[in-house]
Amino acid sequence: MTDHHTKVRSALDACKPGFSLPKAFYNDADLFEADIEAVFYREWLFVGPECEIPNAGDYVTLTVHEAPIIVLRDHEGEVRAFHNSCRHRGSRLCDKARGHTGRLVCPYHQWTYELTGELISTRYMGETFDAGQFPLKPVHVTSVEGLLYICLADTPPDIERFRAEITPYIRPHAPRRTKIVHESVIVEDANWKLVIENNRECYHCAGNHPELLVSLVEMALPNDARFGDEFRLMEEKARDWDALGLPHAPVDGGTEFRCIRLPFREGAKSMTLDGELASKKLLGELTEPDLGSVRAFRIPNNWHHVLSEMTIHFRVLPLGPNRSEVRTTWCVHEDAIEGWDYDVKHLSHVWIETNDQDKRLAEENQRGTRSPAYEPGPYSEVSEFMILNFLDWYKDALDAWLSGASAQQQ
Ligand code: 3BY
Ligand code: FES
Ligand code: FE
Repeated sequence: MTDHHTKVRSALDACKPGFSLPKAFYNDADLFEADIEAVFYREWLFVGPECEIPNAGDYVTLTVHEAPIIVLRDHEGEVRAFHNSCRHRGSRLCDKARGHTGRLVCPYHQWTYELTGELISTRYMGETFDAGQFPLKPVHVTSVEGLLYICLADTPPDIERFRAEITPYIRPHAPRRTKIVHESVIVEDANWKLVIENNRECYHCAGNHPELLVSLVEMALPNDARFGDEFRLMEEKARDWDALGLPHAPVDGGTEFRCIRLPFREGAKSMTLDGELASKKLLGELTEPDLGSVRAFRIPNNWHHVLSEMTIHFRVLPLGPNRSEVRTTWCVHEDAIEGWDYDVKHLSHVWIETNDQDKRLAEENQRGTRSPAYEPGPYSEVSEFMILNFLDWYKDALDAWLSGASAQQQ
């Protein structure tokens, strides 16, 4: 064990079950490095909706800590991902967030790659140079019913249970036949775990999210003991959705993911300020507008709301021990017409405000954990059980990483 590993091990040993994490987990640079290696360089990470790259040659880029990645659609229509680093001297190939290209040409000395990653052209490299030895390095990528995930590990963890469980919930909404109509990228001065913790509970909703609560019910389970009226609403809606053949029961994804269809508040059909549909054109072949939202949460970096007429996707990337990027994308039916079917301000308003409120909450949380007086505090088992799941998963991930490191040394 290196000093780094010993430090992570003793930090883990200091965690108290049921309590928030010791301050180092939210602030310390060494623990942040451990998060990168144990979590972000190992797990499946959400990139964005597949509809962002509908045509051959379309690409998007993202940076996972120090790993620039390009995700593209090749000429065969297959989605591929590569390390965005040239095999000559390592320059980044693409500096744009997204674009369209027939080939990848390095801006430095113009080494040129096919969209399959094959190196096809170089200059002045001599007769004996074997371009076949220098393809772009691939990254695992998969589309889970139109949601793109990458994994930087050599051997990725299993994602098939997630795929199998969430597909029946989201397939009727046909995410592949949508288009992105709005994107927001914000930087929060908060550790990525505080951003995720904040998302995994609605304990804070009543005091902070007036716009969201026009539509969102605060319960996370259909049998949540705290609710009266919503319980009746859930039963009514469950009958309607059963008749339509749309799944709604909570899926048990262990600590890895969660998926459930929950109704909106009485009278609301969408996550808009007036509760009205965000787009007149329903997704896929849907005919019933009042479908609540499929809420899908997955470790470590994403959550989604899938509605009858819109999908909203959230991605968190770590920028530093106390900085994170949150990217939100709003999608509607690919044939919906702006100004007729939807208005971008109407459609995005609630979650723009909500994200901004959550940013402030996470930043205040971060500031408070730096206090010399901060000590881990107790979570509510009723309202914060999803955080408990998240932290169980997180501690297991660090533990597995540490065990792997000590096995390597033996
Ligand atoms: O993303 C959600 O649906 C909610 C909003 C606040 C907490 N989270 C569970
Ligand atoms: Fe890419 Fe030289 S670094 S061509
Ligand atoms: Fe919130």
